Amino acid sequence: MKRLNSLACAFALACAALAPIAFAADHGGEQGPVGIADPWTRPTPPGTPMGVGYMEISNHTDEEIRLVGAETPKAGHVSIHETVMDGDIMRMQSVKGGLAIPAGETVKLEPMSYHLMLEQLKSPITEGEPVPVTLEFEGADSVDVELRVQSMDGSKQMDHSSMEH
Ligand SMILES: [Cu+2]
Repeated sequence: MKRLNSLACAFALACAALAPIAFAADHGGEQGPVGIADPWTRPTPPGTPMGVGYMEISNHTDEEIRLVGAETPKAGHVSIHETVMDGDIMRMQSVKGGLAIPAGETVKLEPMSYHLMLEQLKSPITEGEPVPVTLEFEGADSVDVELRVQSMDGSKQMDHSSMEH
């Protein structure tokens, strides 16, 4: 009997050790560890080499993740940019090392802030033609999204192509 008891005990320990792993894999629920909300872009005039990408990225894990890259069949290259004020001059710069999204938090890619820069566009971005993008993360699996094409919003629009890189 003693032997059986210790065997049962060993099983219990093994289960206790496995339980947290199973829980961690489930974490984030059905949405997965990374949540993307409101992915959108703007139409581009013919000949414009660059487009933008905006969205909200939520990190449902317990560890920081990083958006380190993106790909789309629509563009030759995608960069992660940040718009900053340099005195009175607005300019864009690469986000070095990727865009960190702290555990449990949401980071917005939006006008005048972080954005995806779709470079070497192969054809203009037009309304009604969503742009598929694969987001690459460090600390999480890649995520496929579709950028909804949304017209410029009047007075606040910026001519991205004239901005200094
Ligand atoms: Cu940019």
